[in-house]
Amino acid sequence: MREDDERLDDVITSMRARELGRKSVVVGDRVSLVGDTTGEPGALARIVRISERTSVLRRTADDDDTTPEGRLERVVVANADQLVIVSALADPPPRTGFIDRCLVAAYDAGIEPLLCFTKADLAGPGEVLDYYAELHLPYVLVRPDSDLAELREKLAGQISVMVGHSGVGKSTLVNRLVPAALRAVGVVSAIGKGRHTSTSAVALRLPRVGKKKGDPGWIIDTPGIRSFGLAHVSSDSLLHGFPDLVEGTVDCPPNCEHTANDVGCALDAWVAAGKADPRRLASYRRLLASRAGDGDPRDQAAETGPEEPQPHGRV
Ligand SMILES: Nc1nc2c(ncn2[C@@H]2O[C@H](COP(=O)(O)OP(=O)(O)O)[C@@H](O)[C@H]2O)c(=O)[nH]1
Ligand SMILES: [Mg+2]
Repeated sequence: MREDDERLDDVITSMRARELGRKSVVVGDRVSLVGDTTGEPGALARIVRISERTSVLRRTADDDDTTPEGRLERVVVANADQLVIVSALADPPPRTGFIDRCLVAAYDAGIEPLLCFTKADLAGPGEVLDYYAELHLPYVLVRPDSDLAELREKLAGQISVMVGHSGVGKSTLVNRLVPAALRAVGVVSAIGKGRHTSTSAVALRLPRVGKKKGDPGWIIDTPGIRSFGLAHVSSDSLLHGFPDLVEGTVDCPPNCEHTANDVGCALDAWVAAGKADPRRLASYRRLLASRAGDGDPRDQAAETGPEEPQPHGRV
C-alpha cells in the first residue's frame, strides 16, 4: 500500500530484495521500494524494507494444507485497524463460537472488531445481539436493499479485514462495496465440502461515493481464513474476548486456568449469581479447551456446541 495519496492507485510490480532474508511480505505491509517505481509495463521495483507492523493478524494453517509449515501460525494481514466479522442472520445462522473466536483474535492482534450481520432480510438480530449485550460491540445490519452508507462510514479511513464463513455473503458484500472487485458469489469448488476457490488475502481500495471527502478506506478480503489459531494466546489474554467475565475472575485462586476442572474457579459462582450469561462462560471454556487441545482444528467445530446447527462443520 502506498502512502503518497496522489499515486495511491498505482500498481507497482516489485520483488523481494535479497536483503529481506526470510522475512515474508504480507497483505497490508508498508514497504520501501527501490528501482523502477514508475508502474510502467515491464517495470520492476525491489522491496528493500518492511515497516514495523502496527498490528498482526495470524491464522493457523489449514489442516488440509500439505505445506512444510504444517500447522504453524502464519501472519496473514499486517497493519489492519479493524476486523469485520461477517455473520449471516440466517442461512447459515450466526455461530457465536466463531464470532467469539474472532473477537479473541482481534483483541489479541490489537484490532478493533466490527460485527457485520448480513441477510437481515431473512431474520432479525435480536438473539445474537442479546448474547453480546454486555460487550457493547459496534455492529451493522446488511440486507440486499440497504445502501451500505452506515458500513462505509465505519470503514472510512480504516484498513479493515473481513472474515466470515463460506456462504454468509462476504463476496456479495465486497462486490457491492467495491464493484470493480468482481468476487465470485456463491461458488465453492466441487472438491471437498465447502472448499474455497481462492485462499489468498487481497486488499481492495474502497471507492469514493458521492461527494464524501476523506479516505474511504481499504477492505481486505480473506477467503482463505477459516479459523484463527489461538494456541499462542494465554488463558488470561483469551479473557479479553470476554470482558463480561473478567471481573468474575478476581476471586479466583492463584494460577487458576478458569477451566471447568479448576476447583474454585470463581467464574462458576459469577455466572450462578447472574452476573454473566452462562452461554458466555461455556463459550470461553470451549475456546480454552480447543486451545489446550493439540488436535485437528476440524475439532473446533465442536466449540459452538451441539445446540447450534453446524452447516459448514468448521469454526
Ligand atoms: N437473502 C439474502 N441472501 C444473500 C445476502 N447476501 C448474500 N446472499 C446470498 O448468499 C449466498 C452466498 O453469498 P456469497 O457472497 O457467495 O457468500 P461468501 O461465501 O461469504 O462469499 C449467495 O447465494 C448470495 O446471493 C443477503 O443480504 N440476503
Ligand atoms: Mg465468497
